[in-house]
Amino acid sequence: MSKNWKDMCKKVFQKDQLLQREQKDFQQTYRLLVLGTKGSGKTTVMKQMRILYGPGFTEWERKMYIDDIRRNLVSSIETLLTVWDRGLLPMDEMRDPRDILCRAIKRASDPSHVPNGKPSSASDSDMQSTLALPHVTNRLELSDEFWDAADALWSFVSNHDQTNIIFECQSQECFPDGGKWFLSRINKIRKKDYVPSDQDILSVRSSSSKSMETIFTVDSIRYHMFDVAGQRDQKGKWLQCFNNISAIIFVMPTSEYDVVLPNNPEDSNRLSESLTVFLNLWNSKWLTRKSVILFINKQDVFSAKIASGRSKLEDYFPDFRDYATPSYATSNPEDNPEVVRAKYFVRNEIMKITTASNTQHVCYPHFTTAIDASIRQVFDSCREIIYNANAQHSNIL
Ligand SMILES: Nc1nc2c(ncn2[C@@H]2O[C@H](COP(=O)(O)OP(=O)(O)OP(=O)(O)O)[C@@H](O)[C@H]2O)c(=O)[nH]1
Ligand SMILES: [Mg+2]
Repeated sequence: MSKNWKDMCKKVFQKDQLLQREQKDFQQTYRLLVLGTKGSGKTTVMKQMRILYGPGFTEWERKMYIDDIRRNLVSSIETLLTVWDRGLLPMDEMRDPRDILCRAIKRASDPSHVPNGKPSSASDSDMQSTLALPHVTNRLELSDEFWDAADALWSFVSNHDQTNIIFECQSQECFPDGGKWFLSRINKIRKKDYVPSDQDILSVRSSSSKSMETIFTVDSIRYHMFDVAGQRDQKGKWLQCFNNISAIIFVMPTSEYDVVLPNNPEDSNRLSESLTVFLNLWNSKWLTRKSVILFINKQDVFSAKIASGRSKLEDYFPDFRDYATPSYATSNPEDNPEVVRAKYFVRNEIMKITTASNTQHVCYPHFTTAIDASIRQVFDSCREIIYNANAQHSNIL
């Protein structure tokens, strides 16, 4: 055999081995597509996976979140002031800080106000595709005067009717979910050497504009989780992803049953919007064989809202009035019975969708709080489902 021929055989053999390895890797990787409406918690779920099972975030990556955290804080203060204007708190004492904050907010929301002339952009690099980092950020610089006024405002609210005010804010669309958390951390966030904690990163709200993925390994099994958020308007594109995925994780923002959508006549609130999206997805011809793991998310805020009795679920979902907690409901002795009834009502609304149609796929509902590490137990209990779904998928192929 000539040397050339031998070399060629060797190369073909090596290439073949590489292909086999890649195919094996592909088969041994569970691909999970994370879907859900805007703000439901998809990115948060992916960040948690990175923290719980992956390498976490480096200091440099953490700092990339500072601008978004500060913007969340500014939005929270803005909502707080709007709610305050409705007369929930005495205004006189706080007139000066209020004026300072109003001026600063106006400046921060002015698009022409980009200090240093150049926007710093996390999306200049490829990071977002792998790390779920925030998108473009214009550097936001806030004066000491702003920080002092913000601190004075929050101290004042904390000493008055904080719970009521925050509840009022939480039903406003522009109040970030992490608003209360960031308000309570004003004195940390204002520091020059501030490095966001895991909880800060999980709590920040920044709408994803690009597809994101995260890869992690649990017990020698590789999971490849991705969110096609950036292509949400190009349904044709992301529907193609269904072919190769093991299962879908659908995230539902349960606590937003009282967040009213301004320009949507069909779906009056964010939870019913999510139920409609889920209904369409469930009945999509692309999905007929895919298992869906449903994260009935934001349970922490949902429970607090229901328990407070301030925002009644029946005002948005009238069927809740006559709903009785089912006998299979599981709860802890310390759980509020009304919260348990409400949780299972929402779960039932979802299950009604899945049982109404004659499809071959299965839905696995789980109550989740994506900002909480307890989601680890949920994901661990889903691993068998994912394994079975993947095996079924491979057999079909
Ligand atoms: N309190 C609470 N906040 C949550 C929970 N899950 C997500 N959030 C918050 O909800 C906000 C939106 O979450 P994201 O993960 O950015 O939502 P998303 O689905 O990726 O949104 P888009 O990228 O706009 O599609 C963030 O501020 C999160 O911290 C939860 O279970 N509890
Ligand atoms: Mg996102």
